[in-house]
Amino acid sequence: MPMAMTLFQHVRQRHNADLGALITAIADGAAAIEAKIRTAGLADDILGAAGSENIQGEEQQKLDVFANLTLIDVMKALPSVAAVVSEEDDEPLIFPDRPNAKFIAIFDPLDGSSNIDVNVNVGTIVSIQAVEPGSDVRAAILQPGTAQVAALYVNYGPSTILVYTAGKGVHAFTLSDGEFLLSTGDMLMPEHGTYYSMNEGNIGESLPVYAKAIGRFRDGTLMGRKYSSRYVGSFIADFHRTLLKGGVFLYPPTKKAPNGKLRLLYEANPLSFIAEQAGGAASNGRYRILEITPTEPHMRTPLIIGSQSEVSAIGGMITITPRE
Ligand code: P6P
Repeated sequence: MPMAMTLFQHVRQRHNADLGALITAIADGAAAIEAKIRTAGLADDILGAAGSENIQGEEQQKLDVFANLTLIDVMKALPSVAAVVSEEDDEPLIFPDRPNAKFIAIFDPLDGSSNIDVNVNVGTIVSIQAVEPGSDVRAAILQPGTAQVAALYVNYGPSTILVYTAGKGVHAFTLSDGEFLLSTGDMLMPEHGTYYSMNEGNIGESLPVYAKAIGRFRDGTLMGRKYSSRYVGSFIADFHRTLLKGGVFLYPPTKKAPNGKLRLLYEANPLSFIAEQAGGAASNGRYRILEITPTEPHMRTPLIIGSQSEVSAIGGMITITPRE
């Protein structure tokens, strides 16, 4: 059986070799992260807390730190990368003396890492923005999601799957012997699904309008469809299921997270780009995620993401009830 197309071949063929080199370097970093995760319970004490906190005030897991350093190293090695922004670091890391660099990588190196110790899927999420050689890199970091050059995530699960878009469809690659090989090309999200995905423990914490919307899913009165609840608590796992099966994932504003919990630049934007390229939608309950202008690299946003049908149904319920 002929070997499936490699990730580099796919990106180079559909886009260009520079982007292919960047996405492949990230994939190589992900393969190193996967190898660590795979044996986390056995080797070199890699599980558990690192004894430090990130800018979010979240306790860093040892694998968070490993994943972060691994991805920074692979980007530093590429002259085409001007800077990186990581969930784990307060400030952007701008690489000096790179006048011809044209990409900025903005990433969450290991999302959902608190799930590692209970062997639940975790993920790497990367947004790639463009920067004009010689222009202001910091300004380029704060471009809206519509400006993204590419977006990808890696789902470390029973198999390790990398999903990317660069504006010409959504494509999935499965890790096999250290290489990501094309497994599903031109993915499309079902126009509607049968799952809604939300931490329902937050319902009492959230705005009443969300309780009303979730009530419609629970009692089957939303478009007359019967829904099931699915919530892993790892964004990558919940999103990947939504991409394949349809439905909706939402993380609304709560008392604890009045602007939502998920970060715009390296969680909502990349997955919203992928969702839209697969025919889905993503909003903050009022506006299209990709059109939000960031104010700072770690800003958070409420998020409703998934099939057109469910996202617009919830969005309609929420925007009808102004939240001022
Ligand atoms: P909660 C993981 O910590 C994460 O950032 C996302 O991966 C996930 O969707 C969310 O938080 C879960 O948050 O409040 O439901 O535990």
